[in-house]
Amino acid sequence: MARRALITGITGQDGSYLAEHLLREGYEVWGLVRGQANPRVPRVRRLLQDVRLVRGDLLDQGSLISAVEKAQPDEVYNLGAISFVPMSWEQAELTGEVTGMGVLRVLEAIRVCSGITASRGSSARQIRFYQASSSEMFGQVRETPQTERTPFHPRSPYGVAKAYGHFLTQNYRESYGMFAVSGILFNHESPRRGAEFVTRKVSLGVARIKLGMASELRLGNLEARRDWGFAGDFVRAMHLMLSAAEPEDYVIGTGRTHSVRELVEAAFGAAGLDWERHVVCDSSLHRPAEVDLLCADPKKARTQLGWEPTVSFEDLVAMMVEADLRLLADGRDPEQDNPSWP
Ligand code: NAP
Ligand code: G4F
Repeated sequence: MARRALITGITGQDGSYLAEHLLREGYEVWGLVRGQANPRVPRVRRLLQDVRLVRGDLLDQGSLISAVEKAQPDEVYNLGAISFVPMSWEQAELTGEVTGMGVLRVLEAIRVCSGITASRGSSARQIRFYQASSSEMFGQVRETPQTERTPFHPRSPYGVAKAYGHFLTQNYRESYGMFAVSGILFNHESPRRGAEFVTRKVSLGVARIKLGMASELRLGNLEARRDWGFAGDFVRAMHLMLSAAEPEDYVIGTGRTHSVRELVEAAFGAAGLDWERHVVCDSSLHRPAEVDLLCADPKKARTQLGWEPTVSFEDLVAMMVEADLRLLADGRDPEQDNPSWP
């Protein structure tokens, strides 16, 4: 029998790459989708035809229990979240509910469907659980590079909500003996990245300027540094974590850090453009509290899981710029369509 995986956040960047990876590994893949007429669902149905969809919402406990009952998964990957950091200041309560309390609701759905109680631990056939934790939890970092033991100091309501989900996952592992793990993932990008995140905003901006559709690109803090990797590499790590002998948390990143300014230089350079002629610094795009520097130490994942990233920062940036040049040259809509979807 094929192993079954249930993915929340199937309509997002990571959901798409993870579904493809698990399908290649022979899994039966189920995806949780929300809303009465979610505009991203037709795209998932068209492009991930072998994925079975089940309705549910991270805000609705009953829907998650029903989804787990219906899919009967061996593995649950909780990727669903409000994931755009600036939005978490504008809608802090909603972010807490979806990104934080949503983790509790998924864990409870697994616990209830597995018949686990405080006095009766997990059964022989365990549902394994992956939580999408974030390097945003490190926030104002206490040390560099960041490891699994680096303390958290989140700087946004999003980071705080992720820290709650992270500790709760650890707690369900310790309280109920569940195979529940967190991947502390550093920024990972791709041509499927949402247009609101800085890498895609830059690759789309470069493509628009190159094609004569725009002349400037407005950005916020150019000095922030991130450890940027390729999303296709990072979803392999999620699967490796749930395939390990023991449930443990891992830091996943490349170990290299670059500033937004370096990102901009690389992206404009990939299109043969001079960034200083086009980029406008806009202080209204600065955040109330910034995460200045993130850099992973992925040694544990390398030694225990055999995980390595395969795409360099330079190749990632070039890949995204080339994909957006093709997308816009074909007259397609970046919000609706994507050149690298299968
Ligand atoms: P993404 O593209 O923003 O996708 C987020 C997903 O969450 C979407 O499928 C969205 O579905 C779903 N969602 C939002 N609210 C929901 C709700 N109430 N109920 C059910 N689903 C809901 O994010 P991503 O980049 O793929 O990231 C995946 C996960 O990893 C997220 O949890 C993110 O916080 C975390 N993470 C990401 C990174 C990164 O660099 N990408 C790094 C560390 C951690 P709709 O289509 O219905 O809106
Ligand atoms: O691309 P970003 O919006 O990503 P951020 O805030 O690092 O969050 C992403 O990575 C986290 C992992 O560390 C995830 F958990 C989270 O879900 C998300 O995927 O911003 C990156 C940096 C920030 O320092 C920001 O201030 O880019 C800076 N920046 C400068 N100008 C900008 C802009 N960011 C955006 N989105 N837009 C700008 O115009």
